[in-house]
Amino acid sequence: MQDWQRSVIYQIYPKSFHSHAGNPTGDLLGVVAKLDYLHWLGVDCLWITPFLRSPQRDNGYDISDYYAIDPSYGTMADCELLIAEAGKRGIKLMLDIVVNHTSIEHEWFQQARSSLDNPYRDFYIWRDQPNNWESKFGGSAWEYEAQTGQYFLHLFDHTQADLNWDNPNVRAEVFKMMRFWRDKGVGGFRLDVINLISKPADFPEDNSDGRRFYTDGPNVHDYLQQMHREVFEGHDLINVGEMSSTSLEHCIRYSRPQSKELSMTFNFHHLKVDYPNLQKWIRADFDFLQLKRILSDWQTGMQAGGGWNALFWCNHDQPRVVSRFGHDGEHRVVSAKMLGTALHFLQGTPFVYQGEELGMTNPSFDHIDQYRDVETLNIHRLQRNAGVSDADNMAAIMQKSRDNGRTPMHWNAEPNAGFSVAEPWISVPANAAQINVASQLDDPDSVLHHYRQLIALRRSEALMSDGVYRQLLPEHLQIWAYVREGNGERLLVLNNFYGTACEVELPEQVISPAMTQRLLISNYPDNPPRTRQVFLRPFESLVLHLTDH
Ligand code: TEU
Repeated sequence: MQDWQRSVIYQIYPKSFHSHAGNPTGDLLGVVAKLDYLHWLGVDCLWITPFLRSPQRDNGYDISDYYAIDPSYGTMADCELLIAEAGKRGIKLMLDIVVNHTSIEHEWFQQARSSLDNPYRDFYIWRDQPNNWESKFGGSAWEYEAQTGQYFLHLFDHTQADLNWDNPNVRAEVFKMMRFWRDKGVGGFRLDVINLISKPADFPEDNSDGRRFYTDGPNVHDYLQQMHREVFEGHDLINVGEMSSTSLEHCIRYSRPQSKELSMTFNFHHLKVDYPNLQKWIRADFDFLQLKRILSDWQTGMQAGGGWNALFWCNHDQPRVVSRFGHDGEHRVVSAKMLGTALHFLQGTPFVYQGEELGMTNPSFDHIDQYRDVETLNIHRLQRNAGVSDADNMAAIMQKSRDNGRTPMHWNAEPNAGFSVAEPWISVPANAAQINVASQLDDPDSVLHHYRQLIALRRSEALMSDGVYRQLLPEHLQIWAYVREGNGERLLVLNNFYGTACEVELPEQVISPAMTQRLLISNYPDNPPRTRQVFLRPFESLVLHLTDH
């Protein structure tokens, strides 16, 4: 087992974490100011989303200089201080590297666009005619450049031009830049949409949006092995790849140690269970059986292939999980705890996204003026132009917008939730006065204390890292039950995903009176010993450690 296989990683979206300077957006010194909180929570590593120089059209995922801190976040000295102060508390910092594309304001693109024979022209992907691939943010994936009369590829916004990884000079520049950050002392990298970097040479037309041609593309494993040799080899780094629309087979290859590529992978299949027919922009309930099936398939599949999962419910691109798969009304506290437990006992490395540990909810912004995200604004326009009614358009956005997860962190009940003395760049949800760090620190029954307990358990319970996953009752319509087992010991993890009580019967081999049972964690105050016949209250979840005799 590697250290990072026993770690918990906390994700910070610095724009919305804390403003030390008292600005509308957060900054790096704001993260420094909260390190004691993160240390108390017990996390081992911080993934901070991009804070490098950027026009901020996609909140930093459009980088214009890989060697400079964006002035809104502070200075290089602030970054060095953050790395050093985190290090003193035993916390590593993971840098978010965006190298599928750069901002069109990057010097390389400015050079490339200037003439057909510029040495940087081949840093990007140009064609005389576009094919029919679509941008992930809606519309064509190609943008016309009048000066040179060609189109360039952008899988995301038209200001995010895709780099040409087949050009060895691009790879050399990327690896050099990563070594610069490695030598500054970062503890690892989170690699943005890294499975999209290799495109097929012929850019075929598609009967869909084109993703099947560039997802896990032809040379991606070679390029990652090269990155491993040139940047990671001989260094103690945690490297996480964000894999868009990927497959289990590829994720095993990306993350098994013998491939010498990455430490672990994120995938999003379990977060499409509320996309009917893979359509994101329709308001829909989630499919619970599908959620269990997908997560279970990835658990057993990655385990069998020797790969390693990055586990997560939330990030800066996703709605809040308590609003999504839990209950953000009367059952908010109990359901947020249940969701935390269900995730943290899986095999893999769990990620906690800022505010998830408080049970923060979607903000219920019901007017498009309250949204800031480039994807949301693009989609709103495209749907309206396609004739979708305002009511349906807004209903989908309220449920699915990335801004659901991007509102300011709730620190306390002061103005702006203690995020900043200035009016924040995006509104603070109305429930910040009830749901915040200060009030939960004082409350041992809070979601926050439950997360702290989950994080601490990972250190004492080896089975959380290395136990074999097995699902129980796969067809049950409201309970997700599984075990993690090894050496005659077992963790039994029971989660009721709904607001009604129910009783289930478990197999005798899993729990019997002959076994010693110890309760590890639960979300209800009273916990009698359990038998095979288990009664679970609304959103109840509990974990028993069982030893055979
Ligand atoms: O996201 C990649 C990605 O494909 C998504 O999660 C995306 O937000 C979703 O498909 C839209 O429906 C990464 C970053 O996490 C995201 O914030 C960036 O916007 C994107 O890459 C481009 O760099």
